[in-house]
Amino acid sequence: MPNRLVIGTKRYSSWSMRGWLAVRLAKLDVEEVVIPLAGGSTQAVKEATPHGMVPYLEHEGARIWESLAICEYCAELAPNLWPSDRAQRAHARSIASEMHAGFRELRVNMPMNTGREYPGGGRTEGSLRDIVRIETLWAEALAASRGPFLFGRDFGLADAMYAPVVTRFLTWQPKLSAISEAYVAAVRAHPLVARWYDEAAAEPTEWLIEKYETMA
Ligand SMILES: N[C@@H](CCC(=O)N[C@@H](CS)C(=O)NCC(=O)O)C(=O)O
Repeated sequence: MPNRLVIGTKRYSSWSMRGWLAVRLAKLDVEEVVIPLAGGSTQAVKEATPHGMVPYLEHEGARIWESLAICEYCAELAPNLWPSDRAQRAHARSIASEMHAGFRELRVNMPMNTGREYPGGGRTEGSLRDIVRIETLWAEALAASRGPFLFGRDFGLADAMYAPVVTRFLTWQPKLSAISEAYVAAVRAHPLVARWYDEAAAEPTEWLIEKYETMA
């Protein structure tokens, strides 16, 4: 079984971004397979992965799906991706799990599109409620760690789980606190996030999905 990471269109696939960041942070040597998404259930994704979704990782005989499971697998090989302190590690895992399990209103109303800006759009009661919670948990973590990342100087798995939220904030531009704005800028400037944006911008125009490109 070759080592490979199956992901979707970088411009749109927020869960893929999380898995990809974890795999790149852990420096796993994997072939990257990018499947163009269709904005619903994609036959090619169904055929390529056990659960019909991306991201999906095959590495040294292990098969791993679900972005959070991919994060945990990467942390087995690169333990420094979680904080070394037990209590901080528990905190990081809690907010990563909260992301994995929730914030549906934000995800539905402010979809990821690394190539567009829709300032002021997507502001529903539910998405704004999700943003309040996200800003609260970012502020708590950043106050304790002193930043620039959620658990200190290094970009870790909690940051990987929230990186697609950062892209949504850059696209939809909700009003944010100065603390959140600084965190958004730090994440956007991280070399792996910059690389993701560059690779997304280089994807074929045939991969564009009209409904995500005309949301202004
Ligand atoms: N809970 C999953 C969610 C994965 C997910 O929803 N992926 C989307 C793309 S972002 C997907 O594969 N959708 C099916 C498709 O587009 O064909 C995870 O954490 O990995």
